Amino acid sequence: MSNLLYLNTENTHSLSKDILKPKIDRDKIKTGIAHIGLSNFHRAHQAYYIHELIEKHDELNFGICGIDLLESDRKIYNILKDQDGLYTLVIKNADGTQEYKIIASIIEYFYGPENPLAAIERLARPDIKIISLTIAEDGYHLNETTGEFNLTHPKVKEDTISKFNPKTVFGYLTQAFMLRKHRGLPGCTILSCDNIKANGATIKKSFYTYVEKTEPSLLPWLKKNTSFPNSMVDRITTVTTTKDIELLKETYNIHDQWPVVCEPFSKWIIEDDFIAGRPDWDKVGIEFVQDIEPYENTKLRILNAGHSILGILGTLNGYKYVHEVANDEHFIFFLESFIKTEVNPNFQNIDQHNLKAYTKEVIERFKNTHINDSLSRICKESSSKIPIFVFPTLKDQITNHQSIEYGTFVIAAWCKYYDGIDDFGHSFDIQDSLSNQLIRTAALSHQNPQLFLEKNAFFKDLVTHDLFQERFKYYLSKLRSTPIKECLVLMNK
Ligand code: CS2
Repeated sequence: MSNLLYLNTENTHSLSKDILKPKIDRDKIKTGIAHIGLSNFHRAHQAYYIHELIEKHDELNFGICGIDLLESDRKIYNILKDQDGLYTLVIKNADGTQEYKIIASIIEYFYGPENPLAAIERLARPDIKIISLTIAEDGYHLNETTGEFNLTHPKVKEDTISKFNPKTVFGYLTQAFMLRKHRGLPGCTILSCDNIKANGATIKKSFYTYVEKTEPSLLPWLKKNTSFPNSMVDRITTVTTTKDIELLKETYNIHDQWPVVCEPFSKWIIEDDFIAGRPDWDKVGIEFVQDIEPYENTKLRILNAGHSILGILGTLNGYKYVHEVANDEHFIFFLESFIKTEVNPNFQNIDQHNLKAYTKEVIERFKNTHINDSLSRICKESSSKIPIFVFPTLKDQITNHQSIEYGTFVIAAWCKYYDGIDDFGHSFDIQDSLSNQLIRTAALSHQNPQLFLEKNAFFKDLVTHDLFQERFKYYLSKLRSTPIKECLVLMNK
């Protein structure tokens, strides 16, 4: 590996021909989007689409300025700085072939914890027409019980006191828009790209609540000068492993410190409400709709719920990757039955054939044996995922007096998950901001199952539903005495 090339602008000229070099003159690109949260997902999805738009359609006004706000983002910030914002996207097809592409759409980067005022200043500049976000489900700081913005969350509270050294996206946005207002500058669009229900409406409501508390005089200006389209984003993007980094070195002599690995499938549907203009995203396959709800609901309740279900159930069986569980007929049969019996009947305005086809496609994507999507990624922060992905199905079924057997089984398995031991006696890591509470309440549930439901506020009124309680107790006791696979055989009969 004598010719190892460190990925940066200068070295792209010497790259091997096979790898898709960016055909972009980066000096000509102007920044038009500030993106908060340079996650793998952002780099496989939004940054990829912008790259395609620049490369294939000469769109030069919407380059991305990446802004990271979390302490834990220091590493990616340093790497992107080191690599001039370049990184390799590795698309792993189901047939084992791979496509490589060097993505060049991120042209500036800021790191909030190091210099919050610089990041605020950058967000305030009028060339930024869109501020997009991937801050994950827990970045929205929603109250577990009410689902409303949690003004008492410690980080949020800290931001209300220390306004110019914010920790949350709300603190940053408020100060950036204060500057825009004082300088007589225009507003812009805030585009959430996270897997939460009505993501645009949610960030809007939360942001307004925060502003009302901290800078109430800004609110009328915001209402006139910002927009918050809802969007549905989709592309399975895994955690990058050392093997992925090594493979690039061996195959192409490239040393990329943080490539991104994803599946070939990609979708982005957005409500067309961009107050300061937007790129011609339609040219690269992005769809614009009036109402995102049906698209978002099917994705959250089928794909994301399906992921969580395979993640939790599969972990209890000692599996490590999504494709292992998705290729085990017991687990897939269970998932299909859940979707068919308890999820799909609630989509009354969607053609059942389309739902069937969508489910089939999702399961095929899960089966891709080449992307190595780890169950630990799926199960991470389940406490903010399950209430979004699975609870709405349970609630609809309860309202309609229909079956809740599969959904309740999943919740019982989720409780058992916090025992932290699989059916072969191996322990696994639990990564969740509520892990202490979840582990403690799961421990209490050995004596009294009801305590898992009562002591985790996110269950809200599910706790008081008699049939749900009864079935939860039944399945939990079954799961604690019988291996998951045997339980699935019984469920699948
Ligand atoms: C996953 C998602 O985090 C999760 O639980 O379901 O990251 C999923 O891979 C993406 O939403 C796919 O678009």
